[in-house]
Amino acid sequence: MNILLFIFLFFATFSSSSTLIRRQDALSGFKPCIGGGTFPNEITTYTFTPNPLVAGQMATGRIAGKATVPIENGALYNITTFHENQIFLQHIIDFCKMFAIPNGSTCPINGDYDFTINFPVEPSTNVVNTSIEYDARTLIINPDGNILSCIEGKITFHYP
Ligand SMILES: *C1O[C@H](CO)[C@@H](O)[C@H](O)[C@H]1NC(C)=O
Ligand SMILES: *[C@@H]1O[C@H](CO)[C@@H](O)[C@H](O)[C@H]1NC(C)=O
Ligand SMILES: *[C@@H]1O[C@H](CO)[C@@H](O)[C@H](O)[C@H]1NC(C)=O
Repeated sequence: MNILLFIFLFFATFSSSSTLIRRQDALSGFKPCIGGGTFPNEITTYTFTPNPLVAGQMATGRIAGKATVPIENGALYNITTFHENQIFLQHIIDFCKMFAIPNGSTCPINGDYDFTINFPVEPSTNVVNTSIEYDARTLIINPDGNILSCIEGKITFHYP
């Protein structure tokens, strides 16, 4: 009886706090992209610190996964954020230069990888003292155009 009540309260506490669950989730609430086919390289960790990101400040990002298909030199990391279905920000960067080399690795990347980088968050253009949640999609694309990984979810920016 008491144990059942405890279990119920335990789950009620956790399910009422989706933000907490999202922060503890290794993928920060991101999931494999829907409707875009299948992608050979699973991403197992995708986190930001702080979360929410703070506009105009430095942040730390971690990406880890399995390169079942080698990530070649020149592969692109493409992150797009959308607000009300419009593109808000898009960054297309060299995956190997941005993630692998600062972490003492080189491309091609085979098998498990785990990279952490520091990056600047865009400053606010016109909003202050508010937080905005964006839809986001992240892809890793080989130079031959093969989309190796695709995950999508939500990213919150805090504008101080
Ligand atoms: C990866 O790069 C980050 C940021 O430069 C650094 O803190 C981390 O120690 C590096 N990891 C490895 C395994 O080199
Ligand atoms: C980057 O990703 C966006 C959104 O998924 C997509 O529309 C765009 O074509 C991609 N660009 C490149 C160069 O991969
Ligand atoms: C920031 O917003 C909160 C509520 O959204 C408000 O209570 C607070 O006074 C605001 N702070 C400033 C400095 O405007």
